[in-house]
Amino acid sequence: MTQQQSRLVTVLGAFAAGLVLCFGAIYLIIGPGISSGALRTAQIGGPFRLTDQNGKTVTDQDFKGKPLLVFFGFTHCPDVCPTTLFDISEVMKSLGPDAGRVGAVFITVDPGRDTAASLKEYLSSFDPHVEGLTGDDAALAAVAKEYRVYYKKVPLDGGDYTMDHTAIVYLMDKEGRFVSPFSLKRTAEVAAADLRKHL
Ligand SMILES: [Cu+2]
Repeated sequence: MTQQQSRLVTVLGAFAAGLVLCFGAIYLIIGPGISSGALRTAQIGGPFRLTDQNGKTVTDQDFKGKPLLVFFGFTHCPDVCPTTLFDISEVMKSLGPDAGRVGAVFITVDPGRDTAASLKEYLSSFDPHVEGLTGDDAALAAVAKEYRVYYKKVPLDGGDYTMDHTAIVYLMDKEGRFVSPFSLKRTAEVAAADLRKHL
């Protein structure tokens, strides 16, 4: 083998290893959604005790009996969060009277800024069925871990900061078990019909 050939083999080998790593990472993200049974339900979601936008304590138990959309984000988010909340609001609108039989929670990853009052103000721009949840750092870290949500404070110039965060919308069934990621890349009517199947 010439030196050039062996270099090529090394590069191809590294590329193949990278692919495996990528697929491994993708599997970690979507795997629980495509595998079945108790395994996936043990992997995503779990108990929480947080504060809603009205200052009331809420737990996972309060949502039992309703399919629930769970989304993590923060009110200062420039685009992903408002877009997602807008899309969820459209789905809620499409559900009509059934919207009352479905839950949707926006859990902050930025409790330093997202108090109950600021969540209330922020959510007034969206469908009233969407509830905002905040809590102390430990409670939010715990619920994020249960949902395998990554978040991180990123400093900006001038002392401000933004948050990096996982932007998956989780669909939980009436018993609080994870069903699948909930796609908003379809019409509100189609997404609403999907949710209705879990009523
Ligand atoms: Cu966001």
